[in-house]
Amino acid sequence: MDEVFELGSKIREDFPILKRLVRGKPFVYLDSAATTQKPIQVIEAIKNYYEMFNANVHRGIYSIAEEATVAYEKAREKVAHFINARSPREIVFTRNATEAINLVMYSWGLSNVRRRDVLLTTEMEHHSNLLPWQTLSKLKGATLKFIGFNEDGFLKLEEFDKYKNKSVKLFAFTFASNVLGTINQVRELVKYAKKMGAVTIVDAAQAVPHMPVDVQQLDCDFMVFSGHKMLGPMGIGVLYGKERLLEEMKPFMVGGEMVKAVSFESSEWNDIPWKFEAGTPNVEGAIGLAAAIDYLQRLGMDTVRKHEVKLTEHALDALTRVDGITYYGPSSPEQRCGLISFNLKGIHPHDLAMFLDNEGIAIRAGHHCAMLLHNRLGITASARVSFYIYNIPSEIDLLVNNLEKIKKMLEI
Ligand code: 7TS
Repeated sequence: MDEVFELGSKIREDFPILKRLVRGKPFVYLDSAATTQKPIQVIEAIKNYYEMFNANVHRGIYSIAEEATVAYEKAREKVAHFINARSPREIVFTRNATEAINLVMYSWGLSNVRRRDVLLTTEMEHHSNLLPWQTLSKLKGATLKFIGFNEDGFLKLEEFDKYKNKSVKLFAFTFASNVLGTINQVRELVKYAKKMGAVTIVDAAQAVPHMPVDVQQLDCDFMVFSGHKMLGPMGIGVLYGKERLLEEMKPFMVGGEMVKAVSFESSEWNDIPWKFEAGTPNVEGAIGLAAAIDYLQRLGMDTVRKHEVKLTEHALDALTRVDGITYYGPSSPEQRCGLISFNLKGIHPHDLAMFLDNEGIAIRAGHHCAMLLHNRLGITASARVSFYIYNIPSEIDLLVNNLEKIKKMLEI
């Protein structure tokens, strides 16, 4: 655990917010699955943009407009490289993962899904990767079906057999569950989907920030993630799509920036990816995200992953020693991302989160935008702790000490 402490402690120096006190206590942030904190390098990159070359992109003839455009497009190249896309043309900037999924739903879905087609997803999805498909199935008279998960939090692969001879148009699934922590075997799942002739969309909101991800190796058709969950600012997200699919798709929104030529009757769309980026984009967000990727790449994504596996191992070990704790998802830290959802017998997760807040500890409580999943677990809510590169083992120890304190106080 010494090296985990050393790395986390060194990284913490870059995060101003982690130096503040909350309720007079040192701030312990265990909610990075909701959003991560930002290092000074990201904050400075955004500040520098506004102080030095703030201008609208793709239109200015003057110098700083050119600088802004170059920075915005360089950010796209950086994202493409980070997930090993074939070309920056395959990277569309959106507001967040949710908007990226909605883009695919409206743009690809409305044109390609027909009555009685099957849309397949899983019971472990965040609402962002569920409601768009529910909506699409209603709009098109298609059927939405679900792959379930077993007691250990793994998808029931045998359930794919049911859809062998059906017209499955789409398989939308999460890379890593934001509640169970399960890391799905994306490459295998894409293979299953391809056999059925389905297009694949991978929700990588809890994966791209935490481990090496290579879209060419995974061979998925679409992948989405959010900048704010990977040290970047809010309001910038990514849709990766195979060039061939993006070329075929109609724009999601229309207006400025996304056209080449406009006549009174019709318009000629811009090339990909700009065809999908109507209006002034989030330049500040793209620049901040590029700085976040630089930060993660300096550390190395293997190091990021290793750090989180060690923290998860420590946390699973410590939490399971607390009498009355039930945690959800796989028991092996190697098969999980860096988060653990749990319940402590005798106390509602919301009350637990409030008690912990009094001690300066931030955790998430509720259904984590995954009501279906909680329903399947037979619960309405859970408490969740989630880690990132700046967390250290002593923060987990403090959490567990406080759980014991709460138990004593409430005599549970
Ligand atoms: N998909 C997964 C797996 C997520 O965990 C989240 C956000 C999203 C999609 C949506 O991301 P957004 O940036 O578009 O909002 N998850 C959480 C969470 O677990 N707690 O707060 C937000």
